[in-house]
Amino acid sequence: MSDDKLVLVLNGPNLNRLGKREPAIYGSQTLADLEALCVKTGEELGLEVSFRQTNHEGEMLEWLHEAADNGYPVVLNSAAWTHYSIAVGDACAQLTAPLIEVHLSNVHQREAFRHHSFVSAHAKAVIAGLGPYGYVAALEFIAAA
Ligand code: CA2
Repeated sequence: MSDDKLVLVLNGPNLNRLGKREPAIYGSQTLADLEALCVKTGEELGLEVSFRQTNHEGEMLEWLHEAADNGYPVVLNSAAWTHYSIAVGDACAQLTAPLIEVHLSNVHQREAFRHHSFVSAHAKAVIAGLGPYGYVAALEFIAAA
């Protein structure tokens, strides 16, 4: 598949714990389940999905720079970095293709510190509270854009 169909689906810290803890908030699907869903959705939409997760902020920054340098769309769940990382926000500001911010939970129904995002100002859209379907909706938007 050509490079212009590549979408980076980037996940931040602790999301590798999905399905192992806190199912009432984050559901019972594992990160591998979420990856399979995104890859399958991408195939159906004619997109090549590169699904990644990291617990290291520098690695996330390098992935965002890769997207900025190559014009790749990004679906981003930057997890806790969303709420305090100016560096992640600054990297998002460099993106030129659509950026969709996704959260599994509805962060606005949770603690006040989750209500602010350093990503949202640079995102085309923000999806929160739809669980894994939020990633599907983000990919559908990118395919249609
Ligand atoms: O709702 C989301 O997707 C979040 O981005 C998840 C982050 C949280 O800091 C954001 O406020 C909202 C936390 C990811 C941690 O995921 C876990 C999953 C299972 C068990 C423990 C943590």
